[in-house]
Amino acid sequence: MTTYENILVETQGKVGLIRLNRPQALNALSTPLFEDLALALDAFQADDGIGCIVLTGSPKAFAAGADIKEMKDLSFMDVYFRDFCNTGWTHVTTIRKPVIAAVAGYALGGGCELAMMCDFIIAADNAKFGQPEINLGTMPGAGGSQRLTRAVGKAKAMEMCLTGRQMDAAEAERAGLVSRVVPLAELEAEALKAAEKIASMSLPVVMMAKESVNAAFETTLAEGIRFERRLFHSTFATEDRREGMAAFADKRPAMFINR
Ligand code: CO8
Repeated sequence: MTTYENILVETQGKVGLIRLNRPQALNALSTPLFEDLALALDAFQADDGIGCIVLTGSPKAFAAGADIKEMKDLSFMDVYFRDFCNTGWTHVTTIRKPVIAAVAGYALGGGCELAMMCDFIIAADNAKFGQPEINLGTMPGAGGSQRLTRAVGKAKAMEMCLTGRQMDAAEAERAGLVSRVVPLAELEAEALKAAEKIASMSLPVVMMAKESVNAAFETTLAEGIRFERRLFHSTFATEDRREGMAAFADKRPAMFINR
């Protein structure tokens, strides 16, 4: 398996695990880190043996934001011409297999944005989410003002973006930002368990379900429901849908073959 400078990568059965690994900077998100992350995500996307991906950090930090030291001397023209935060940084949103963010410690600024780019977030009880860019004289640049608002509503998103207030794990769960909170010591095991469960399903159908949920953020209700119904119809073209229903009727576990 390829080794990277800023991330650690391993597979556990049908799950690809990516660990952000810049401990000296609380996993601050640098351009080289995003380059590593994109390569690792693409490798798992291309690997037929992988059905789900888990993205995690360290117990102290998922990621404490974009790398401020990398950004501090950039000019408007530097960021504008390079379209900083667009090319490369949002690559995870193009991955068609599910990606679970397992978040412990700080998920701030770009770290919170990266977690929200994943399909869902499982949080450790020490997780802290925030968009503190306002303290630096800037603002969210990789979807924070948009995805956070959709996830937790205007009141909390506005307060967090304008004051930099952080949300703890319990509040994040109440507000709908994370799917659930688990004790820190169990975070990785719980995220892997969820990922293994997903990876045991029919991958094409999992990909359709992911695409359908994501459509809810881009379309009207009527269009979204029409899109969902067409994908639902499509599952009837798969051998896995036939197997899933036959296995239920036969009272045996389904054996999906990703066809
Ligand atoms: N960038 C660079 N280095 C960082 C960052 C960061 N975001 N966060 C922490 N570090 C470094 C510190 O400089 C320190 O390094 P050194 O030991 O060399 O001084 C090391 O990590 C440890 O950090 P602290 O000593 O500060 O640790 P504490 O436990 O005292 O504090 C905090 C932890 C509260 C998380 C604190 O480090 C902090 O406030 N960090 C900055 C948080 C922040 O402002 N994040 C937003 C950054 S801007 C941003 O994300 C814009 C997003 C744009 C799009 C991104 C696309 C994905």
